[in-house]
Amino acid sequence: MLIRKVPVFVPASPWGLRLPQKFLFLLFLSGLVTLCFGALFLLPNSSRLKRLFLAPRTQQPGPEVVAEVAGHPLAREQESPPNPAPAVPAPGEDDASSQASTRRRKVWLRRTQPTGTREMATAARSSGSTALRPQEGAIPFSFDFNAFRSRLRHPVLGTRADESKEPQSLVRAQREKIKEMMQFAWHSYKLYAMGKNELRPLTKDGYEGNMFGGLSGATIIDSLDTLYLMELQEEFQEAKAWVEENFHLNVSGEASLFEVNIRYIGGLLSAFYLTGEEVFRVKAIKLGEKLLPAFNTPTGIPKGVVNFKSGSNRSWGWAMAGSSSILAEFGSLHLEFLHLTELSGNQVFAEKVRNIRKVLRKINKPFGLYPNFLSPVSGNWMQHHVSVGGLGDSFYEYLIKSWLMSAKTDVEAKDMYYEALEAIETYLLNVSPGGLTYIAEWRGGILDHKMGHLACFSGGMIALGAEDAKEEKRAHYRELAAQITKTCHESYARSDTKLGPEAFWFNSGREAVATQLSESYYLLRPEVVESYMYLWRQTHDPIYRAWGWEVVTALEKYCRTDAGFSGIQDVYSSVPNHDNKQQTFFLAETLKYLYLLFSEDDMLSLEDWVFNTEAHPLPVNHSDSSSGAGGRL
Ligand code: DMJ
Repeated sequence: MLIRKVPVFVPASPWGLRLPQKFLFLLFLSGLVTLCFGALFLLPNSSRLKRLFLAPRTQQPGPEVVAEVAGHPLAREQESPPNPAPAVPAPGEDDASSQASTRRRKVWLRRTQPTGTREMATAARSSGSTALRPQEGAIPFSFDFNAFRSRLRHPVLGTRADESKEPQSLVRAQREKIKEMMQFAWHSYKLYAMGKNELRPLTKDGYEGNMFGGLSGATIIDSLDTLYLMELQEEFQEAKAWVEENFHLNVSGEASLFEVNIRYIGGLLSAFYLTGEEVFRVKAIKLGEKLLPAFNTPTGIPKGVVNFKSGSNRSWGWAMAGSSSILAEFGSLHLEFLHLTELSGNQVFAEKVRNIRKVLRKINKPFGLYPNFLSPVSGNWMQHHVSVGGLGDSFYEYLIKSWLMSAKTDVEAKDMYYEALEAIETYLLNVSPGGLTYIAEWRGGILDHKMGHLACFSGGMIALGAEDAKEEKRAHYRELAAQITKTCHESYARSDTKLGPEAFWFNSGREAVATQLSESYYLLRPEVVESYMYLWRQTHDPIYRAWGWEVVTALEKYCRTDAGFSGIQDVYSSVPNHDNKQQTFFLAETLKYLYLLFSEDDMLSLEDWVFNTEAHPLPVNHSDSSSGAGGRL
């Protein structure tokens, strides 16, 4: 037997090799491994293998990762973007070009320092933390921040005429109170939930939710511009530092295209336009790229959910059994996506939303109305439910704001807005027996005589749009805006807490009240104070500040807890039952609109800014002959 031939001092290997043979074999094997590893460096940078083995583990998603998502098989169904953004060099990939880009970045940072003496930009500058970390890369496109700022008609934070006139005025004290509420909301979040998406004030912990695909810090990003506006400098620096150090985009969950767009992209864009800090621009653009796979559908109408890992997309299960995209969702991308193109030079973002506009322009509208459900596959309406509240709301808002943001050059958006408003007036608008004007919901010709809290933004929208309507309609729209806002105020005034319910009805003698407990909750929503703010700016009728102050008082009484603000489950009960959630939009919108209501009109002047649907200010595209930069939005 073979075993007997093996000398006792040379143990047999399992493969029957002698020691010298084994040594030679191992030598050969290690040579092979070294060779293979070395060969990885010769592969092109785009190679998956190279990324897999050589990418540093802590690296944030660079352009390669984004490209992988965008290059998912579904993406290839789409034509390639007409003017794709130039590739961003991977960190350390090309020394010469990365040195050049560092130089460019330094020059850019010098050029883009915000102007103005009274603004928090001073603090941002002195913090010395504007530089991007190497792994964040840069977007090789320079945006002339100084030129942009010089085109604004007003200082960003206004001139504060009221302060110089009446330093101790009531309005100043009211504004300070709202600032204190913001500080309290922020500090509570920071204490118990820093980095999580939302604060749960009763359990004193954080909550991630399932809308953001694994992204964190929604409250931080939604708060940046409010902190800036209120000159909460220390808190703004805390928020910015978190974005720089901890806001990672290499996440792999399923995200709502709409929510990520309005909260994260909107928040980052505003933070950039207010401060000129490069980190906000870069992260907005990179996150925008991660959303692009949502548009890979036969019509280019995006689906509601995008998978950050696989790059697949799907519609919400509840949207006509997963067959439909939602009007308010795919119709509320226009403002942010045009700014992504403006700041990146990448036309793909603008192309996506222009295509949505094209589809909506062409499609037949029943009675001129826009139903809420559309198939992204066939491009047909899937159900004739029309609403200016949930599912429809911000689509209408983005039409009039696209017109305003384009410095009144996007005539198509303007026409679509006024045509839609006419149809809404004709088929949905009603006056109750008690004289309250409201916008009902339409189901294939049958009306639900109810208004959602969400629909209460429409008072502000109609006021905002009144000035550009045909001459003979202007006064009418101003009055309509005032009447709708009054109705929404009634929904607050008729509750025990003086906060409004989620939905209220006009039926059987009961007006502007919820009819069941399941519609009686208040989530810290902003829409009613949003309308007060626009109506105040339009009319300066003191009633709007009085109504705004009623909300402040009620929030303090019923929603303030030991550890932040919370929604309540029943506005008709004066013993509050808290829902344990401090919504991100409370800091982004409710407190911001309240603060603006008690500020001068030139703080974030409506001549210079439009607010996205999460109240993040985006600049109007003022172009002038000297800049040559305008006209793209
Ligand atoms: C916000 O996230 C936005 O205003 C959105 O358009 C609708 N709902 C919430 C606030 O209620």
